[in-house]
Amino acid sequence: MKIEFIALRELRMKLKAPFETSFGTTSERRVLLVEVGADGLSGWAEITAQEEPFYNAETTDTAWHVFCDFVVPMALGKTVQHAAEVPVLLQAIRGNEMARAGLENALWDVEAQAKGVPLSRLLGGTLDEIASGVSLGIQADTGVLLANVEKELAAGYRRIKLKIKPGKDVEVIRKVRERFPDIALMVDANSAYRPADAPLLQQLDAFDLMMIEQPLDWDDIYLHAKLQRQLRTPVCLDECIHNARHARAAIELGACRVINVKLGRVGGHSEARAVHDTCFERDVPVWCGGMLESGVGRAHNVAMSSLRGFVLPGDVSASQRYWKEDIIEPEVDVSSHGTIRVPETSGLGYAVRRDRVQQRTVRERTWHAGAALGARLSVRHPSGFPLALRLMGG
Ligand code: OSB
Ligand code: MG
Repeated sequence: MKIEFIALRELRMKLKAPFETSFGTTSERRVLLVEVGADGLSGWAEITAQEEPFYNAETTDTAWHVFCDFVVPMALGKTVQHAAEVPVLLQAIRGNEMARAGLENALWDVEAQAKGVPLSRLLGGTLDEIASGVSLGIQADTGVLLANVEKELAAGYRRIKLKIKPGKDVEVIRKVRERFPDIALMVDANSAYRPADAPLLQQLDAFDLMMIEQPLDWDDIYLHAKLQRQLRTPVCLDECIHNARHARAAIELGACRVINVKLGRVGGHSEARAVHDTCFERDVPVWCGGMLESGVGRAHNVAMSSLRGFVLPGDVSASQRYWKEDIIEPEVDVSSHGTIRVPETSGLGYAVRRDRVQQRTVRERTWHAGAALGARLSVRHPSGFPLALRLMGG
């Protein structure tokens, strides 16, 4: 596959409802889409950076910069046999996993199309359907939260994850557990607690939670190992795990008993699969996390979730929970028993609606292999005003 062209677009997409975590509230997403052209085919992926550096160090704007100024020059015009070779092309780049994942994942879509197989199968996935759970944001009013839980259970979702933060934890979870004694329930703290909060977190042991996700610092595996020894509830790591080495360290140190795999956070499908394999070999269950993705990122999550170690319901839920209108067709749909069918058609298995992408695009850049210095750059102003600029220099 010769990488003939790369396009990067930023879209604005308004969420149906604001989503609150311990680090902030999101109402409108700035979605970055990567399109890669090779062998006469085009593949798509999403860069899952958030708007602010509050989940990880990347943001929409840092990812735009790293992608344009480093990822593209390292990859454009290069030939690879497999998408799994992309990390080699990009190995000089430290961190910036989400920006790197955008290119690799788009090429996985191309490779699956070229081979005429579903992306899930190219990745080695064997599951025909995946179990779906939901992640529910913090609510000022616990009555509203209870109603949200009720609604998602009625829709068929297999497990409920509740965001927590100091002051919105033990008493909230107590009420939810009292009302729903038997459901698969877990919490996600997004690093909102300190080691000194261990006694408070121990109170959550009373609620038979499946796990507590990322209670402590985003970059500290050691402290989670100390905390896990003090809790009956399994710790699940999200923010801490950026690659398979981290996964192995966390498991061997006893820092967690579950791992949340996110494609962007670990740098793409190859590393996600390596994290999965590391966990699978050690009997550690994994599940697929979410980053409030558009359908493009969601479709990649569905494919990855078909690997056999994804034994727990993930945060991959229906397009309709997030968007009035998604940018893929069909939209990601969840059955009444809380499952998503893994597509059987080649590539991503969902078509990108170019018309909807175009409507929502606020800026875009395209690069063609072999184009002379001063490649054309097209920019669309948020007002919708099309501008054509001539980019000078590299
Ligand atoms: O920690 O899993 C997280 C959203 C944004 C950033 C981090 C997280 C989340 C979610 C939502 O929990 C998952 C989703 O429904 O996409
Ligand atoms: Mg999380």
